[in-house]
Order: sequence, then C-alpha cells, then structure tokens
Amino acid sequence: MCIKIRPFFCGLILGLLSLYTLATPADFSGEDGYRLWLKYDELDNTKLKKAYIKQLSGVYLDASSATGKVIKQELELALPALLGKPLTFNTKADNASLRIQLNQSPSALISGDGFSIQSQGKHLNITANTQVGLLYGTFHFLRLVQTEQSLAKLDITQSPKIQLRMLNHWDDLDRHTERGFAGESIFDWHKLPDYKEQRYYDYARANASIGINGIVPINVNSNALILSPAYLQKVQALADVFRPYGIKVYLSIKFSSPQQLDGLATSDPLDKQVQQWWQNKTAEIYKLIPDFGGFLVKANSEGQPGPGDYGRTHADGANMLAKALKPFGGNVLWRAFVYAHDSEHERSLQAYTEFVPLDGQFEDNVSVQVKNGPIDFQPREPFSPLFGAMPQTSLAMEFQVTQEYLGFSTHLAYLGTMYKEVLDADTHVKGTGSSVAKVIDGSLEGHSLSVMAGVANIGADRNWTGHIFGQANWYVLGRLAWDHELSAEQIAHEWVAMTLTHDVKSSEQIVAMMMASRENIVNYMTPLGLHHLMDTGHHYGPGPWVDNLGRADWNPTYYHRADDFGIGLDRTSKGTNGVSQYAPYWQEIFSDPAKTPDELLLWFHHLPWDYKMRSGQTLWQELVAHYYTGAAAAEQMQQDWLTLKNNIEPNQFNQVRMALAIQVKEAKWWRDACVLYFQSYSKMPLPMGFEKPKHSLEYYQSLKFPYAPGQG
Ligand code: BDP
Repeated sequence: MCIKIRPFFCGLILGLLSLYTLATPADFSGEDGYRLWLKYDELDNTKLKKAYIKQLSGVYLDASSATGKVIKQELELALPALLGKPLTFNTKADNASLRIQLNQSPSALISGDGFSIQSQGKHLNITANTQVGLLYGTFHFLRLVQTEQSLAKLDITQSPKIQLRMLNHWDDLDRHTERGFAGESIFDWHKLPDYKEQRYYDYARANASIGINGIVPINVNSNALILSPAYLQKVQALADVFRPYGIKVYLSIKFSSPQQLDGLATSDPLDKQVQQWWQNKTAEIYKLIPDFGGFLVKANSEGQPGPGDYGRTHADGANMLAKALKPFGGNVLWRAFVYAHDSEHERSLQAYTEFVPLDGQFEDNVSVQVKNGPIDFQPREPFSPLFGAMPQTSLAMEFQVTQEYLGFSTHLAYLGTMYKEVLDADTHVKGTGSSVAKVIDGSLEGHSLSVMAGVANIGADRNWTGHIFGQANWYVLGRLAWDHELSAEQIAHEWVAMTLTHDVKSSEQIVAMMMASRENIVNYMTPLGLHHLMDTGHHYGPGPWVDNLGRADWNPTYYHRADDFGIGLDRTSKGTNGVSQYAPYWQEIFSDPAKTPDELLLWFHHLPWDYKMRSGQTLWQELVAHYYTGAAAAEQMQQDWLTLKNNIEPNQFNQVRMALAIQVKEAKWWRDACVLYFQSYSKMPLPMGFEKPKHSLEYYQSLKFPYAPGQG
C-alpha cells in the first residue's frame, strides 16, 4: 500500500502507528504465570470434558493423613475447575469411579514412591505403596486430564528412576539469590518461622507435581548461621510445610561451622571434638526435623573452607558428616566442583584429578555431586569425565536450571534438550550403552543411592522464574529426574498444554521453538565448542577479550586461545591432555579434529582459521555463519511468537514478547562483539551477505553493567 502513496504520508502513517503502539498499554489481563503448569482452567474440548465427567462421577480416598489431605485439596482445586462441575467424594470405595488407595500389601511392581493408574471396569484405581506415591499418582492423573488424554483403558505403572530429585537454591539468608534472575529469594528468613506464605505451599505443590522430593533452600556458598538454633527453627517451619508434599529439606553447610558457631579451635574432620560437634548438631537437627534429608557441601572451592585446609581429603570431610547422619538415615551430597585457586591443575581438570583417586573411600550415604560438564554450566560442554570414572561411588548429577550462562531470565532457552544430551551421552566406560543416565541412576554399577539436582531458577517474581519459559526448565528437571527416558519433546508438549495452550497448531509451533532454542543460544554465544566467553563477575554479555583476572584459567582468552594462527584450546596429549580423562573410545575421537563432532571442535582443538570444516567452508566462515544463524534464529523466534497472539493469554503473551525483544538485541550484541573480536585475529573479511556489526569492537569492550543481577 505504501508504494502507491507518497513517501511523506507513508512515513507519517507508520510514525503514527508506532506512536499508537507505544501509547497503548500492553494487555496484561489473564494468567500472569503464578499458577505455573497447574492452571486448571476449564477444558474447552466439550466432547472430552463430557467423557471425563461421565468417568469421574465420584472420588474415594482416605484423606486421614497429611498427604491424603493434600491430595484431596488438589483434586478439589483441579477437577471442578477443569471440568466445570462440582466434585463428589464417596465414603465407600465401591461406589466411586476414581479410587485412590494404598496397596493392601506392598506391590512388587512399584518401587519407592511409584504408583499405578489402572482402569478396572467402571473404576479408575490409583494405587501406591506410600502416601507420597498416591500424591504422585494423583498429579499424574491430573496431568492426563490437563493434557487431554483419554482415561479409557489405562494401565500405567511408574517408579522413579532416580531416588533423590532435588532443587538446590543458591539463596542467601538476606534473600539475595546468587545467579538468580527472578527477583529475591522466595524464602523469607526474617519472617520465618511464624509467617508461612502461600507461596511455600504452591511451591511444594509444583514440586510434588513433577516428583521433586528434596530441596536445599540455601546457597552452596553457605552461611554458618543456618545451623544456629534460631535458624534451625526457621528451617523446621519450612520442613513442616513441605513434609505432606513428600519433600525433604537438606542444608548447605559451611565446613568451618564448628569454629564459626561455637568457637572450636579447628574444623579438622579427623579431630574428635569436631566429629562430636557434628554429631551433636545433627542430633539437634533431627530432633526438630525427623525426616531431615542431609547436607550439601561445597568445600575447598572458590574460597570455601574444607578438609583440604587441614591436609585432609574430600573423603575425610564427607565421611565425617556421613557418619553423623547415618543413624538418622540422612545423606551427604559432596560437590565435585572444586576450583581451588592454589591448585596447579587447570580448572576443567581439577574435579577428576582430585576425586578419582578417592573412589571407593566414601561412605555409602555419600553421593559426589558433579556438574554436567567439566567447566561450569556453559551453553555446551562435553559430559564431565567423572561420570563413569568412579565406579565405586554414587555420583549425583548437578544441572543448572537458572540461566547464568544462557542469557539470564530474558533469553528463551529450553534446557530439556541440553539435559537429555548429557544424560544420553555414552561414557563407553563399560562398552557401548554406559550412558551418563545409567551412571546417575545407579544401574551401571549397582548403587542404591541416586541423585539428580538442579540449581533453581526460582525467585519471588510473580511468574516464579522471571521468564515464562523458565518454568519449563524447572518442569523438565523434575520430569527427567523421575524418568530420564522421557524425551525432551514429549515433556515440552506436556508443559505447553498445561501452561500455554491446547491449540494443536500453536503447540506444535511453540514446541518447535523450544526444541531449537538452546542450540540458537549456543550459536550466538559459543558455537563450535567455544566456551567461557562471558564477561567477568556477573557473567552478563560477551567478554572474549577479558585477560586480566588473577589466574590464567579464569580468563576467556585462556579458553578460546584466539591468535593469528587460529582458535580453540588444545586438550589433546599435546595440550592440556583433558582427553586422557575420558574412556579410550572417546580419547580416540576427541584427539583427532577430523573425528571430533563439530559442536565440540574448539573445545578440544586449536585449529587454523582456514581449517577446512566438514561443510567445505573454512573455520572462520563457519564460525561467523554460526553466530549469524543464531542471531537470525532469535529474530525468527520473535516473529513466530507474534503469530501466536490469539492463542495465548495476553499477560503470558506480552511477557514473552518483551523478553524476546531483549533476546534479539542481546543475540546481536553477542554475535557482533564476538565476530569483531575474533576478526581482529583472523584478519579475514566477513563472508559475503552478512550485515556489518553496528558498532566498533572498542564500543562493545567499553560496556559496563555494575548492577547486573545475581552476582556472586
Ligand atoms: C559458578 C557460579 C558461582 C557458584 C559456583 C558454584 O558463578 O556463583 O558459586 O558456580 O557452583 O558457576 O559453586
């Protein structure tokens, strides 16, 4: 139309239109994200709704236990809302269509808090060996309704594949959240133990609905005060809220607590008085919280105290705590994330070097908690070589749900694909089929203690996670900890149906966006195996030029090694020899650039700028292409989202729309800053067809963000 009218009028019309858009307040009606995936809005598929109503004429359950009450409450909240019809509870099982009952004698088909949902004539039976199993069964049943599945001829039996399914909050006692981008901590320590917010209960419901059964409410960079009597009362109050939902509380502890809290002369784990102190403290905790989960420990890492301060090993430290917890059934989660600034080993090698020699020395109620990759939650890393290298030790998986290195809470990154990539990776330690998932769930080496933890992305923002799609990452963590064989795509579909829309076409489109989203970020931040390119401290935005930090391996320049010759870090036997920490199968692949997968190429190799890639392009051309593809994909995602306007509630729609606009801007920022910086070494032109960066390299280098959120 504009072509036909004179340019002046055309400009005027466009100008007025954009003024109008600016002046019109966005529509923030409808769901704001608080209800997460437990929205329970009335189903609009009338045929299905009718069928459900017919099938669910009355419910029988024994609601005498605290968990039974929670089940009843959830059904009362969910079913009338979903079906638009009041719910009847029957006093006798015979007359009820939905029956939720413990097995008379424990079923051998179910382990732990597993459950069955079975059709039996006109009845639907949810059974389990435990009350919490019934709660999980109920949530699964509700998920079937929320995702509009048929309830006819159901024959479902599920048991969790991983025993401890945990959220680790990096929240401080003053409510600051380290690496949190969704507001302050949800735990209001000041008002506890008396003031128990509704949010705690809704948090518990959300966790129970996805099988999360353990939470650590405070930061791994812990505070000794958490073990003081006053704070333990606050912890007790939280534990009391969470118990009926099957959630145990664990605490991050400061290894130097005996000195800090009670003035002991040492915190040496082999000192008798110190051991006694921990035994007494543990007994004090169990008196208040009989089902207390145990301790999570970051020791001798990034300045935290630990057994190393006394010349003792991680096993000495972990075992001292394990012995104190054992009589009460508690566990120790001892982190393998050990970045000691005084170690001669490069950061990515340290965990393996320090822990593998200790294999076989840990008590059986200790699990060594390993980050998914050898460095630090980068957009892409190979799986950590510790998985498979400590056969006699239970190894826990630690994923990061909060997006410290993936765009904070304004970038849409569905992490299900990343978690699956790691879990499905084959360590090859016992031949083909020795997946990381089998190491974690204990099946590879026959460990009974199994753990998967995620560093939470939850805060006091109304929508919990800052970004509506951040909720999907909380959701997928729980679902995969329950069953790591589920696909990332299936889980995304569930989440979309429960959170955003039932419209089939829209769901397909949203799931496609989600499935591609993490790779887009890898492309515009750290393609081809690059890593650790972020700016210092807050980790916000690009900083590949940073080279002034205390230790060589704290600097991005250490990891990308860009120079006149080429780019990438040589981790073969000629370089850091990181490859030697993997099984021979992978050593052979990772030692040879021709065999190394493209996505990990520069993780393992330093290659010339004109290195010929599989695609036939040079390394420089391909690197640039990845950066531009990533940024273009962010723009595409933004366009795609706009087409969904009529099928998403306005508030959710607008929140995502605004975040995507930031993401597009920041994707270009990453792309331009990195391409310009690497170009200063490659000295090669931008391949044809790529738009020139808007600013100079100096401009990007000059940007400062002193108040970026979540700083450590
Ligand atoms: C790093 C974070 C830092 C954490 C550390 C950890 O930047 O804030 O304390 O991980 O895992 O990635 O302990």
